Amino acid sequence: MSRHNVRREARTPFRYRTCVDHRVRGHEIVTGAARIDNTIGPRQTHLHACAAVGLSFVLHATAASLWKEKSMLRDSRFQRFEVCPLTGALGADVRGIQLSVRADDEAFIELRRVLDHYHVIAVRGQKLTPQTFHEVARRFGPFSGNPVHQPMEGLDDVVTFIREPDDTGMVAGENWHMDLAWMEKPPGFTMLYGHVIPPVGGDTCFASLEQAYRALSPGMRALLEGLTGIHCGKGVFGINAATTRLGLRLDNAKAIEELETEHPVICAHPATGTRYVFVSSVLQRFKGMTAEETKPIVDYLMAIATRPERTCRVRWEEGTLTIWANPFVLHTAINDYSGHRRVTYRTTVEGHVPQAAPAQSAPDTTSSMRAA
Ligand SMILES: O=C(O)CCC(=O)C(=O)O
Ligand SMILES: [Fe+2]
Repeated sequence: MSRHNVRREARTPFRYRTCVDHRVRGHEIVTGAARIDNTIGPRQTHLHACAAVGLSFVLHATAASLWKEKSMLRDSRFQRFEVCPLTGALGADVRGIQLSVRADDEAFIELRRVLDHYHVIAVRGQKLTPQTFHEVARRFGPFSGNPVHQPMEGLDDVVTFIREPDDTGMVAGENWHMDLAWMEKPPGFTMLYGHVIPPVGGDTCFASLEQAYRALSPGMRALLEGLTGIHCGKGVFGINAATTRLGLRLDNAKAIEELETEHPVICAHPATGTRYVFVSSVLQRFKGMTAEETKPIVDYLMAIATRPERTCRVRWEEGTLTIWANPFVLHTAINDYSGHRRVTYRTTVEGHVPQAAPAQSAPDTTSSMRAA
């Protein structure tokens, strides 16, 4: 192969890549120039060296503008750490904070504020053991209790979810649901820590019940405002038993299967006053109506809540601590990582009794998440 040929062959792919995606693959241009230089004379080497310097200047400028673009996504209301929205609907990535028992109270107060607005946060880069996970969780508030899952030994408030590579069947939390919606005080927060994360798959999706409320017509809002939902424990143990490796507290099964708890359908967030639809996969019927009459309405509410534009998706990394404001969202685990292991630690924080939103005859003017 002649020197000329080598040069042409070497250049072509790099030029092509530059056109396809000059920002992401920019560093390959420099690599390309260096490789070309090995094959040509001193004059060309000088020219290529100049080109490489020029290119690296351009690349630095590009990196700086990319950084600027990224920092523009940062929510400037929160200064103690970096908060970047995951989607336009809900959810945020949080970076630049190490949670431990020694983290100061203000950091936890600020995280709760982020949760009031975004409802889901993925706190990246944590290094937690079950013990320190428990300690961090209790800084958010007392344990809500979990009558369904067997806790890990020595920590009454922590459950381990393990999925082995050759496990089959459902994963824990598969299908859209709210955690423990049939409790009088459903957990205010669920906290899940990624200890072992599959290289691909195993994300968790979330849907906003505030956005669902905003999507309703005035007529539908008025209809739902007067209704009370009856959320039942029936079937809860069956669903969990279909999940491999989940230790269940069968001592509670009978009582929970018979449990029926009433919650208003249109509620107000206690901190922000924002209205949301309190709907869950265990909402069996509206008070004074049959299950058959209720089902089409609940199916409709679940369907509009979980439309893609009202969701976000957390892509896990090892060391991610995801916290969600449980009553304001639905969530679902995605069963798409067979052949890989996934291990998470989980706990829940005590919540409040859901509060009915004040009756409203005028159209809703409650502030949106972004304007809050
Ligand atoms: O593992 C997940 O992604 C979510 C599981 C779940 O539904 C939960 O922890 O409540
Ligand atoms: Fe769940």
